[in-house]
Amino acid sequence: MRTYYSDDHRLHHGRCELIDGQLMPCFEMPSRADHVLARVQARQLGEVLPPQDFGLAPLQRVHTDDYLTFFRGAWERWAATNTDGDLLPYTWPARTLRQVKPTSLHGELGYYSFDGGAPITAGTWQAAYTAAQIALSGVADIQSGAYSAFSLCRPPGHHAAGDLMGGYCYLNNAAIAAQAFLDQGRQKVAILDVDYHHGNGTQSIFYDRNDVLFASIHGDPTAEFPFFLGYADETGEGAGQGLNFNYPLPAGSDWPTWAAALEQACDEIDRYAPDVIVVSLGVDTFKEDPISQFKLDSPDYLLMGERIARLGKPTLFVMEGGYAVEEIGINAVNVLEGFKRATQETA
Ligand code: OKP
Ligand code: ZN
Repeated sequence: MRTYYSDDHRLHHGRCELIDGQLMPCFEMPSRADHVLARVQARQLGEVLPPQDFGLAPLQRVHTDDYLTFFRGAWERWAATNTDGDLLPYTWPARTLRQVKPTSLHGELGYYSFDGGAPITAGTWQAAYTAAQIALSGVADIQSGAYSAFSLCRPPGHHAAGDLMGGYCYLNNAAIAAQAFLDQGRQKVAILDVDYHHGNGTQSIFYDRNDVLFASIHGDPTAEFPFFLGYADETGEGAGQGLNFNYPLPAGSDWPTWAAALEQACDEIDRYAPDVIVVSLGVDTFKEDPISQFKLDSPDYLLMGERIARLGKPTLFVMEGGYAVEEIGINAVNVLEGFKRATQETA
């Protein structure tokens, strides 16, 4: 299995996020990707390649032009104010307020975000752009015959909607990959989101469509970020009715509980019979994760990979969350090794 990776992720290094009333160093930090890359190399998973550049067009298939233009230009506008610190929003058009787009930087920033957890720094656009190209390079690999690929994306993407950033995410790498598969001739794509947090952005992008199934296993949004999406009764709408599957689980869920939800998700994916699968691979389900509440252990990720392999479809893994930095490489690569092992056994 080839891994796509670029050092560009280092260009994005947010200073701080608000946790329990305190400004804390960002959990979503560059060393996350370093540990995953080191483990890919140590386990000799396969070649590590830089991404190709497919330009803006595949990003525009998922995100609005206005949003992309705003995001691309935001840092320059902020830098012109000579203010020290990252660019962070602080007002959002919530209930009773109007969905109007102001012209000032902070007005627009509030309009294009849903939380204060996605800091824009000098290199954020470049890092996010390259992460999307990494996802697209994995697509290209599978389109030219590879059975699986690993897109080592950072920053992550699954919280980003068509015109919203938030939850450490700016461009929805997994959605951009899924759309690219469709645009290159695949008929049906299933996205399996195993990150601890609900992939609200991905769900919203494909909610009314029948060419993408979305299934997500995550912390119950009554108690967990992103709180305002990810409930079990969100089943899709219009042409997409019956093709959205949420499996919210309580805090403390361990592998047997989690695996039972995976089994249900896999049944739905089998029934849908997709041409290809995109896995939003977050490993913040790990028992030591500092911001999450599940109890998966490192060997469980091997079983996760094996089960995904038994779906029997070409599979693109796209890196999402995971904040227990020391173990993120072991856990993410365990999924890939479990997948590889099961694929070889059944081939
Ligand atoms: C991104 B991904 C805790 C703040 C939580 C947002 C978490 C975003 C997770 N007080 N902030 O899904 O791993
Ligand atoms: Zn997460």
